[in-house]
Amino acid sequence: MACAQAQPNIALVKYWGKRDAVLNLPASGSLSITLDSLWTRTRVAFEPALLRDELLLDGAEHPPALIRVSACLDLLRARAGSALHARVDTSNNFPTGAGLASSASGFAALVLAGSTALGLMLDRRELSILARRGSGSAARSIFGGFVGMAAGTRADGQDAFATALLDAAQWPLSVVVAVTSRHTKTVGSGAGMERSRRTSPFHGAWLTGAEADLASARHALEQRDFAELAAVSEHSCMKMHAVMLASRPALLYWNGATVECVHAIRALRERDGIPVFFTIDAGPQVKAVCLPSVAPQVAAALGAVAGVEQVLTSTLGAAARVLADAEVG
Ligand code: 2P0
Repeated sequence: MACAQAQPNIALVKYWGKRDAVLNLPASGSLSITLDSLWTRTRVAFEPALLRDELLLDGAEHPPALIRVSACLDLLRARAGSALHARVDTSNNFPTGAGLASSASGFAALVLAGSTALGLMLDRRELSILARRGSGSAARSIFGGFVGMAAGTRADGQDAFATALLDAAQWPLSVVVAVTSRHTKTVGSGAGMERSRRTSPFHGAWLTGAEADLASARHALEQRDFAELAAVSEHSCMKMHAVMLASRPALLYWNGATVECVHAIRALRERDGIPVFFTIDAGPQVKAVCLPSVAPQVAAALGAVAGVEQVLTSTLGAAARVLADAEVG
């Protein structure tokens, strides 16, 4: 038995498209920040008496998630030479399946807890590769701070893993999340990516531009250049949503409040000179990235937007870690 915690990450240079759906290999690299105050905590217990894997997600059974969890556990069992089934108890302190990257923190915590429970001594690279098989973005949540994910070129995926670029303390930033809906999205990321790959006329341009966006983001990190990071992040976000919107049928993850939050963030920056930028994933929530000193102001502005149900503020967090059993509620 072992327990682990991982936090969601928010991509600034986005991943949207796979080069291999079976091994879950991304078609382009990505760059993300790992959060601090949102988390998934997971306990995995391998038990001889179990005839199949069992999953409790926030206290309830969840058959669709169990299929993905079992597939990920199969990879760990194969590594360990074990045939034992597991009881998995996992909880999130934030809405699941609503564009807040619960699959990223979920599979990172699952791989760390599961591999520890089986006595596998995996390094961070191996954990990242295994977490990627569960969910592409989960490869990044193995690490804290600023994280780079390589697309890799190998067919076996052994070069498609994340690495740490900067610790959270090396460039302290805050993320203010405006929750505009708690409904689970109707088209999941995996299905949405496949739809875009097959039907969006912009998909090729999206992949062609990824390397330049990554280079700009890495340069911004080296220079601690907030304006450059803001420009490339908003560009990557809007390009990804353009790819989604041009898919057939169109993928529209936004609601009205999502758009109003974008206007509010642009006004804060352009009218008031506040260092803040937005990013949006496969869901209607808006994430505002800012300097910690202005986070209360950003949170107040987003909280005043009609349709915003909740505002969460987080600094950047640490890597996934093993927890003592008592820490898992
Ligand atoms: C990202 N997203 O880079 C992008 C931006 C959503 C929009 O990675 O199919 O759940 O499990 O690899 O990781 C969400 O997709 O997809 C995601 P799979 P995942 O954060």
